[in-house]
Amino acid sequence: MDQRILYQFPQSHFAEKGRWLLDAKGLSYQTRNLYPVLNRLFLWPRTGVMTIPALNDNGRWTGDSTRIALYLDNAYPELPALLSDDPDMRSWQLQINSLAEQIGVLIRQQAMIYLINTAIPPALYYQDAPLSGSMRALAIWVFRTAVKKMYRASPEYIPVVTTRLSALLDQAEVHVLARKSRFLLGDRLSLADIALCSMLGPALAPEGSPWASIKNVQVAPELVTARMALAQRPLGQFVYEIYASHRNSRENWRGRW
Ligand SMILES: N[C@@H](CCC(=O)N[C@@H](CS)C(=O)NCC(=O)O)C(=O)O
Repeated sequence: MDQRILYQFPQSHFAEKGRWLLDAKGLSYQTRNLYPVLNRLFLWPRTGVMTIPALNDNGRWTGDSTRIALYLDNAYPELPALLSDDPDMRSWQLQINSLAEQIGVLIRQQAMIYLINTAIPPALYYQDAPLSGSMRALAIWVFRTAVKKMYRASPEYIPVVTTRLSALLDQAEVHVLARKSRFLLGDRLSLADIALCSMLGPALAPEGSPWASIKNVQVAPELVTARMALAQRPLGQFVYEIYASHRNSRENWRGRW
């Protein structure tokens, strides 16, 4: 029997990228959630990568979202390609993917600086987790502690994150403005579009993304201002358009525990 499982954290934008890659290929799969820190123990021996998302495709394991894209094109050449065969185009797609990943890291740091001490991230992560009482409290503590340490989610980083993110968003917008179709490169959805749109998902909360469910929850005014500014520029408009026209999410982001 065909069995494909994507290991993830429900609230993660890298997980969103992994799901979108599978959705764009048109492959069926299940989403399975991992607990923080334990993800490393589980994934490292199987994939050689500690982070989510990771794919188990009928026993073939792949860690890292970009490697998942490469794997899927290789394993399923008959399905819509995520990367072009043309070497130049492919190289540009990978460059935009890499720019998107850098943006994603900063978007996560910025969001977590303002949100990690609020109820929002643990609620998104653990809403369906089979935990109660002291186990839930412990899981939330582990999550908050890991996020603060691993992603440097503390206020002293705000100036550097803001400056770096602004420069990278400008770079991404150059690609958006230079595009010749509704897509970043070529005339169809590619890894480049999926990577950039998913990495900006938490900042923009587009419909069809996990963050749409919390878009009306009150957050720090700094995050609201950042979202409004991004939403109004061509880059933000591009993300909303691609989400609306090409996300086709299976509403499976909450995953199974
Ligand atoms: N390069 C990786 C980055 C993925 C990543 O940063 N995943 C985070 C969640 S957003 C993670 O697994 N963090 C937990 C850890 O490092 O143990 C990819 O593209 O898949």
